[in-house]
Amino acid sequence: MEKLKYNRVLVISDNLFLINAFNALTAGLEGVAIDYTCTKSNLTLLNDTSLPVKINPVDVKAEWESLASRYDLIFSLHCKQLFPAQLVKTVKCINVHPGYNPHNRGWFPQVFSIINGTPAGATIHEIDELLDHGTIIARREVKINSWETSIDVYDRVQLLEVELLKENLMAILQGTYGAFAPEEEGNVNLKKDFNDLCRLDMNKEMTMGNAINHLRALTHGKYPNAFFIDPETGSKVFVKISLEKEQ
Ligand code: 0FX
Repeated sequence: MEKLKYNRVLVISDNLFLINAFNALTAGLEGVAIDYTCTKSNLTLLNDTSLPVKINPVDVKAEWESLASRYDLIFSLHCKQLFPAQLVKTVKCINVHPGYNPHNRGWFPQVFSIINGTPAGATIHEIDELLDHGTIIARREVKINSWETSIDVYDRVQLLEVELLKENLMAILQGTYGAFAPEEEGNVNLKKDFNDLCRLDMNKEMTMGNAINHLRALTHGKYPNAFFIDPETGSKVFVKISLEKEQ
């Protein structure tokens, strides 16, 4: 096997599925030490005793110098913290993003893909100073079917992220991967943009197609996303859509 270029690896992740997948993909790999961390407020992960790896809390902004001195490669697998510019300039940082860059960089990409009709998918890219912006190592699209909601698309995106990791991990660790700049700047969505989508304006006029897309983009399992305000009580009324394709 070709020698690894990187052998002090840190995974920063707030996503249980990806931590498990990364751990399985690297099981038995020799010549590399891998540590796992998550955001300090992620008590679900920090208190999860069933995890196959030890996870420590990290504040990337406050601790970037120490991280830079201890690791030569850092993976962000859905880390909720933005990496500071000093860190990404000092250490090779790689992000696994649940969107097809450069479309819908940032928060919950598939939600916006369903609404604005741009490609959904997964991307592995080098991290630069901007959000989900660096040179692309690998990316692939997932198709969005008209009967699908956010969770249907998201589940396939996550599987695709693991597939891309599987295909590219050794080249990344060996430092032999190729990368290309995104064709355009694309667009960025923040948490606030998602929150704005959730508040339904009952007086807004739109086509039936756009209304269904809006609601299926906000239908994601247990999450109470879309809502309107009941005029009599002032309470929120949560809305989900159920779609079923004829068999
Ligand atoms: O781990 P993750 O899927 O990743 C998210 C962002 O999508 C990603 O762009 C960013 N790099 C990363 C740091 O954070 O997040 P999650 O597990 O909180 O959410 C997964 C999906 O669940 C999301 O795509 C949509 C859905 N969701 C989640 C929450 C918290 C909702 O529909 N409503 C919610 O309130």
